[in-house]
Amino acid sequence: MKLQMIPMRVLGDERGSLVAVEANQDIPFPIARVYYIFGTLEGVERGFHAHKTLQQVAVAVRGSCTMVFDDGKERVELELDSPAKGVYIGTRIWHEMKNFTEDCVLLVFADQHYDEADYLRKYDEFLKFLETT
Ligand code: T46
Repeated sequence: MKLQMIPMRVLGDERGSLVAVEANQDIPFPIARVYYIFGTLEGVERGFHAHKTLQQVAVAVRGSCTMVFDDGKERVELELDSPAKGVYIGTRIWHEMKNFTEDCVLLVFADQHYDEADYLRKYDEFLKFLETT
């Protein structure tokens, strides 16, 4: 499985750094929702679901975590450890997050509003969805 990395353009000067994220340009979709995950307790693992139609891009703007991607055939792990490094989370990809550092802030851009009906939260349901749609 090939992961699509989304490089964030770091605009820096003597004062420090700034990243601007433009929908349909830096991120390959219109942005409908932004959320961020922080204060994750040691040892906690999150995710464990796939989305039917939602597209997302995730960036660890502070600290780091590991993302696991699973397309039903192969599992790939990626370390998100830089505010300049984003990853595209496509539809129909099971994903998990682990190894959160105490200071990790995981920022996520999504192309749709929150809809629980878009989630496949059971792995066997995910595999069935891949087979039948
Ligand atoms: C994803 C990964 C990367 C809302 O009410 N609105 C929202 O926009 C979101 C994202 C969540 N919620 C509620 C649903 C749950 O009651 O917040 C609670 C925690 O969500 P969840 O258990 O789905 O969190 P994660 O970290 O497992 O997954 C999240 C996103 O939900 C998911 O879409 O792809 O981050």
